[in-house]
Amino acid sequence: MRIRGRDVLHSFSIPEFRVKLDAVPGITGGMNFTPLRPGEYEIACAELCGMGHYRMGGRVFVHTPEDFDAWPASLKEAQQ
Ligand SMILES: [Cu+2]
Repeated sequence: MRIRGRDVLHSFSIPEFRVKLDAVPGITGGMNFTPLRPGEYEIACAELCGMGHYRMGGRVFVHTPEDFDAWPASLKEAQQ
């Protein structure tokens, strides 16, 4: 994963993976990690970065290789 800040200091964090990387304006940082279990995990900003800090977040979805391989077919079915 590559992380770069565009405004102020942030910190990309997936607590359940025990990974965190500062997003520094002007510098591209990187980290590697391998999720071991399928599931849905929280992404959070771990640096108090401003008024929108509480809204900074997301989800990581980890799928099995079998589920990932079946994903394109499920998209085609959804379009029909
Ligand atoms: Cu923040």
